[in-house]
Amino acid sequence: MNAVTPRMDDATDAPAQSRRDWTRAEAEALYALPFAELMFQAQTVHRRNFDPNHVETASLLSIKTGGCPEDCGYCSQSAHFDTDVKATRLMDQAPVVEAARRAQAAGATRFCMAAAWRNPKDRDLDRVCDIVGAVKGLGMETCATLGMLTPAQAARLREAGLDFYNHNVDTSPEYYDKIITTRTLQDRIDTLAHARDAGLKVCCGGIIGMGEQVEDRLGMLLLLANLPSPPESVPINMWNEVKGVPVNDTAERPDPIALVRLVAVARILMPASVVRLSAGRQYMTDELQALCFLAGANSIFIGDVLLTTKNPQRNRDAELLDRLGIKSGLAGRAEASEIR
Ligand code: SAM
Ligand code: DTB
Ligand code: SF4
Repeated sequence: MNAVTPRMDDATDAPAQSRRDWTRAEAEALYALPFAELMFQAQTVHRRNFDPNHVETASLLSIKTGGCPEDCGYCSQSAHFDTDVKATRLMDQAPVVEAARRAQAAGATRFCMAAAWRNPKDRDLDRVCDIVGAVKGLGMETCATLGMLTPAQAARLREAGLDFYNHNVDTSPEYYDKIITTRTLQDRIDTLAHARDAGLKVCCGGIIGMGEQVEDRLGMLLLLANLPSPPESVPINMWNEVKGVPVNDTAERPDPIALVRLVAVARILMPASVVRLSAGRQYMTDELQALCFLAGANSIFIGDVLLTTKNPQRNRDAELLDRLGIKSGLAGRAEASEIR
């Protein structure tokens, strides 16, 4: 065992909620472990912190779609690119609450509301706060992703009943400029701090499959794990193909084993965080998803669409979790299959 090879104790002794700085050498050494060893370490950490037979089920709704001034090179909703997505206004409260109610009946425990904004205007935030309060009133966990926030806006969302704020770093610091030019990584880190300071829980992750290298994927995980507090939720998205955006020129679907390794490293680096297998499950076999759950992924988005792209059909997810003996809101509600 060389100096950077993590010992079992190093990787597994971290109690829930602890944090420590991880080095690149440690992350690389974990990633390079023989597969069985990496999976064993990830499982050991996972079992110390979570029920290994439970997966969280969240549902997404785009409450304001398209026409976004940002130039994120992967995104169907950017006004910079010619995609099939039409811009819409912010939805009214009633249809959002109705969608949340349907998602809850179909097994979702968290409802995430997304808006294609650089940042919310204060008058829009008034309406979002009312919507958040109404969704919270259904008894669901609430999450929103609205772009950059000021400290005051974050505090208002928290007061309105928001539990989580999603704001992704998207990729490594080194690859970031190849994907987005209209907002800096530091802007994002500032928004995460504002959300934290307001008492919101943080959901923060990124995307793989945009042409980045393995070291970028590890760089992204290191950035997340070494934040002052690691995010409570870490969404790992595999790029869902979108016609007309620049990422098409570089995109390369990751090797499935590389994805499992990355999930395992995420689990070990962030022992107490929920790791969500987010976008891109439409391209994954049942076997690959099962390996990702074994590696420590313990959350998924359910519902046939994410924001503008496809997700596996609800019945396929319910059957998969059932075959794996995994409990979730979804598995408990198999009879609700006609709801969506
Ligand atoms: N506009 C807000 C923002 O970017 O802060 C929130 C919505 S945005 C769609 C949320 C996240 O979804 C992005 O940060 C990105 O990580 C992910 N995402 C967007 N388009 C995607 C795609 N085609 N495939 C995979 N993930 C994607
Ligand atoms: C996240 O990391 N993934 C979700 C959520 N946060 C908002 C969004 C996935 C979007 C996939 C592309 C689309 O459907 O437009
Ligand atoms: Fe806008 Fe968010 Fe899409 Fe970037 S990811 S273009 S900020 S909607």
